[in-house]
Amino acid sequence: MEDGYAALAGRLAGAAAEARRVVEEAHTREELEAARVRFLGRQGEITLVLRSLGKVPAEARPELGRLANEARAEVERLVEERSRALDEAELERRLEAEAVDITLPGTVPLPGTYHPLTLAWAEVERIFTAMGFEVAEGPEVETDWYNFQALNIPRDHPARDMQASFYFTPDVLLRTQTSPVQVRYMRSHTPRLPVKIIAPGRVFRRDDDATHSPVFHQVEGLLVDEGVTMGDLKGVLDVFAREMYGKLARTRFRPSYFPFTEPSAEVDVSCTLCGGAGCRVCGGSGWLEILGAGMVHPDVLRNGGYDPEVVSGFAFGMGIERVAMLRYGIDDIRLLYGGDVRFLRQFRPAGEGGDQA
Ligand code: 2NL
Repeated sequence: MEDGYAALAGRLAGAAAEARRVVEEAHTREELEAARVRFLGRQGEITLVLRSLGKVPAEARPELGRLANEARAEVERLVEERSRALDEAELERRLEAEAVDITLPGTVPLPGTYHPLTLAWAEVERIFTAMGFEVAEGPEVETDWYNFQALNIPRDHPARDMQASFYFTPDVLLRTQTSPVQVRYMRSHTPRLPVKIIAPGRVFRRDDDATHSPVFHQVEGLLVDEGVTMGDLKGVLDVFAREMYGKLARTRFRPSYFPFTEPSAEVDVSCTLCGGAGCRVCGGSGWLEILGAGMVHPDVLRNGGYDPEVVSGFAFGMGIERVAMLRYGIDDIRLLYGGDVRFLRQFRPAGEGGDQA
């Protein structure tokens, strides 16, 4: 029995020594738990010594029991301490990893900018609404009648070529100009006078190359009243030119032809870059062609529900792309469609000026 006591005491001392080493070397929660189970679990090396005390001779039991309890208490305490040390190390690691350096510079959010087409469109609307024009809108999908027939555009006109327009059916197409909006407006407001509107919007043509986009933008204007003259047209377009291109801008009318106006004119504005002296932008002429205009054809007035014996009107049309390019000095139309932010960022930030949605 002395042998059994000595063997158990030896096992206990060995287990305690091993436990001290293993617990001390546990570097993770998993390793520590494995160590606790190995010595203090149900089948643990120290637990087994305590369980076998019943087989120890009565005289040796108190001493061995005391040693075993002490060993268990010591290892429990070591596990406890090691656990706290691991907690602290973990906290230390997280504080290190999640540290915020408040001396680092912040990232400044870049505000978006308005597209130059949007800016030009808004500017055109501002100028004409200030002169009392109302902004009219209408469908982008039109009938042949509103898009062509009402505007006196003959069947054999190049604009009606199936190749040049986007047709859905022989009678339905994407509008090729915003004039149908104005015809619709006249027909829904007759006999009210004056008709004084601009119609900005997207228009569609079937070309797609370096200088033509299948979708582009146009503003047309229409003034119908008793006694409207070409002089009124000239006056309104002079104001537009000065507001858009500076107070030194002048206009020049050259005779032209459109099926929907008679007489018709191409309207030039003195070059915004050289002021008329001649330069690269105006090709040396001193003038830039920016508008088409004229007196509304009697047939078109009739199609709008007005009597050409009683009223007269002027109309004009211009491309917003061209307005934007001249106004902002853009020399390649592809820049307007490319979506390159290095280009787009050069324009007025959204939120400044406050005149755009
Ligand atoms: C251009 C030329 C023009 C019109 C558009 C028009 C509209 C009605 C009646 C008469 Cl409802 N005319 N529009 C008139 C003359 C020229 O546009 O070069 N556009 C880009």
